[in-house]
Amino acid sequence: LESLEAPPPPVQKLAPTTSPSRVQSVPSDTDRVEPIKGFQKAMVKTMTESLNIPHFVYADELKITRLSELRKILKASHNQSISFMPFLIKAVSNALQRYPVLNSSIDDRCENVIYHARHNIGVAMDTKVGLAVPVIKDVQNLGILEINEELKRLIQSGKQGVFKPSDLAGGTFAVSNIGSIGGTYMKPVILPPQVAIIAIGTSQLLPRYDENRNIVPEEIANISVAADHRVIDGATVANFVKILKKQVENPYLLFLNI
Ligand code: CAO
Repeated sequence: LESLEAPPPPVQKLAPTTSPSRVQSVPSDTDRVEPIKGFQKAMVKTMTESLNIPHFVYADELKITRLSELRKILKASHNQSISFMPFLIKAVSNALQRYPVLNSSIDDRCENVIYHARHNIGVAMDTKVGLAVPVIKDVQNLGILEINEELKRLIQSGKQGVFKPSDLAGGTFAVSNIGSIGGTYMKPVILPPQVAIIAIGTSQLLPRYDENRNIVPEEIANISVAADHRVIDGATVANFVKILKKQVENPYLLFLNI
């Protein structure tokens, strides 16, 4: 019987200079085995641990029309290129000040909640070496232009595929802007020991009613928040998103933090 079975396919080992899942497929008639290493190995560990978190997802839409206008003005008047992210990250930090449980962790035995003083916001990034979540530290003390500079530095590191270990450590909350690639909605996965994460979808120009019931074009991006239901309830997330939404939709309120 053995002799009737096809011989096992030869195994091609790939030297992983980049994340295995990012390697372009080359037409081949043999299967290929790739070792799980580096960033992908870290992803296996973190994502498996996140399965232990009983989490829920809350979603809403953000009108980013005014923010886009502000970005255009900054570009035209100061030649300052600034994406949507620094504004969002600052608004997240402002909202975390009001709802600090979203910037917490639970200890190993689930007996204590640790409220973090620092707002260390991880940014999910599509990098040369796969998914990485470098961290912008102490966002509570940074202005939007400072966040922009730090984000640009981290994006540059991602392009080279080399991060300082300190850039990848110490995150207390995370934001994933999958919309820069595509997708209208995403259910983000919490990165333990954190207790919440935000995902943003691609912005689209859509019709919406204004206060006079006129239809107006608005730039809309969807936001989803996944939260650990052991320590955070739906009402807290709804209030957190309300603040965030108000500030992102009215950049004056963002600068005044009200
Ligand atoms: N909707 C529509 N356009 C968007 C957008 C969104 N949500 N977010 C960004 N864009 C646009 C930007 O405005 C920019 O266009 P312009 O140059 O015309 O202004 C362009 O997309 C490129 O933006 P960017 O990627 O350079 O900058 P960013 O600060 O918006 O995003 C980063 C940075 C790191 C979040 C992004 O590059 C990235 O890696 N995103 C993927 C995150 C990811 O993989 N998440 C999944 C995690 S789970 O597997």
